[in-house]
Amino acid sequence: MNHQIDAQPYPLVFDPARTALLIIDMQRDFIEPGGFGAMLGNDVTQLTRAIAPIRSLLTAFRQRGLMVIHTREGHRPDLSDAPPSKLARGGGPMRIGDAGPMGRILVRGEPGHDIIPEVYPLPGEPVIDKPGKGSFCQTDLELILGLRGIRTLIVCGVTTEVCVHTTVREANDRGYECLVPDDATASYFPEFHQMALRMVQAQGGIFGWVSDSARVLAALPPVSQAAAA
Ligand code: C5J
Repeated sequence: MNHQIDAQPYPLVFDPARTALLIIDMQRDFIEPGGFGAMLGNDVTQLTRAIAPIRSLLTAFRQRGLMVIHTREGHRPDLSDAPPSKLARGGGPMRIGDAGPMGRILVRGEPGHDIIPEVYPLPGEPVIDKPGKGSFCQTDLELILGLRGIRTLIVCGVTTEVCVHTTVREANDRGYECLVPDDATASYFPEFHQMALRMVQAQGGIFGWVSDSARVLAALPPVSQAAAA
């Protein structure tokens, strides 16, 4: 049954049973001091504003039995999946793979690579490990979405203009309808956040829709109705 989210540039019609909440890279490495984000010289406190709205969406999707998928950016311990260009960039004293306060930076299995406790995946919620910024590049995300018949993605997480934006662009080109809730995404650079969301909805929704977590929550079916569907 179709529902409608009040959004820009116009309302998004969606079927909850064919909709997934895609939570991008809510990892300690991006959000806490001592990780990849901080290593690049960023103010990591800029990202905390997205935690509570994501948590609200996560709770609502779980209560209704709707699909939730998490992603993590990171690399194999031998860094064989990390392009030299990515390893070389950043310019600071620490690089991907170096030992930091939360273990080796952006390496799978290290404490910093893990998802923050506030939005930690439950057993049964797919976690997509991706070597790049986009969630479709060299991952099995498309296979998982296809097997569940998912057509609409509510994309939240960090950072707005990097991994969220890249994922929305990839998904849009594959025919998925993407909505980004403004308050459930964040950037180290507030101006990039604003511009990234303007880009998504510009030109009649060239990449998708923009709304906020309250409007998404208001459009979900009641818990009892969703459970019965
Ligand atoms: C970045 C991300 N910013 N998850 N990754 O390098 O946005």
